[in-house]
Amino acid sequence: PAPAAATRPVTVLGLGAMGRALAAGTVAVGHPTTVWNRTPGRADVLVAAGAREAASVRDAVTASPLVVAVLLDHASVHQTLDPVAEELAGRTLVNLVTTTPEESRELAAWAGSHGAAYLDGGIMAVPGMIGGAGAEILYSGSRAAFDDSRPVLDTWGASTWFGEDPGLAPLYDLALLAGMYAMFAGFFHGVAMVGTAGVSARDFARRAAPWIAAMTSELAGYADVIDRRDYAGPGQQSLEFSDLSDMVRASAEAGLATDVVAAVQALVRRQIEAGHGADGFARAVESLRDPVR
Ligand code: FVH
Repeated sequence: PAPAAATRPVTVLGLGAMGRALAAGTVAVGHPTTVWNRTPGRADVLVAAGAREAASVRDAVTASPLVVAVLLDHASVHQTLDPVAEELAGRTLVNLVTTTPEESRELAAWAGSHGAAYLDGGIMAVPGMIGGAGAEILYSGSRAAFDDSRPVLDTWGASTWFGEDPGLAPLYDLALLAGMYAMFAGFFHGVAMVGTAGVSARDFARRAAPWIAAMTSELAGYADVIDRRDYAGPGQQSLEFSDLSDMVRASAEAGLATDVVAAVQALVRRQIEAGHGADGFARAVESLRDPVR
């Protein structure tokens, strides 16, 4: 008989910061957890908590019907699993390694060619969030594998499935991270600007956090305009108005690097030069869709 929902054997390959957090999560709720790491000595705390450390990758893979890869990158997944690929037959491989959509599709095809079901996951959390209310993991790939694996997947956070295309989860993951990194880079630029007046980053953060949070309310409006490609509609702040030249000039005058703000300005200016200066700021997305090659 199939194990009860609360006790699903799972193998975690890779005990870096994230792998350890995920394995600790499954151990904590009672899933029989087998762990493996390339470099020995990283499993001691997990073993003390109830995990079993596999002696080899083959031992780890054959220990559970559900095998979760939490390695460094796409190459390390192949380096780890290629030598034991035949052992994947009949199992589910969940790849939580950050990969590009194309890399995920390649891994899915490779796993399928060895008889394994494949799920790709994008972890929207840092290790300390795993198992907590704010953690979410985005999945795509086999719906059947997703449904069957939920008792384990749900111990780590909210689990959302995006579709059968294994590239969808990494696409969303990297798109969300793009927004995050660009936001942080903008904050860093602001820190550098006010720093020229002796303002600490801490003081600036207190002001920037509510401002950035308030501005997120604009996203839905921009999205509506972009989806309709209605950049000339009423109530939009024009590209000419949003040319960022004051910001770039002020930064240069203060002796700062202008990389961050000049990059945004370049998107805006390409649209102005193409004759769309009176259109709304959201039209800058078209500069991204049609890059200069
Ligand atoms: N940590 C985070 O906040 C982020 C959250 C979002 C998702 N990422 C991705 O998760 C993958 C693992 O991240 P990590 O934080 O656990 O990474 P590390 O602590 O650096 O551990 C890396 C593990 O990978 C093993 N490893 C590296 N190369 C190989 C290889 N060629 N063959 C086998 N294993 C390999 C490494 O083993 P070792 O160095 O101890 O022997 C670690 O176990 C990652 O894709 C993030 O982008 C985390």
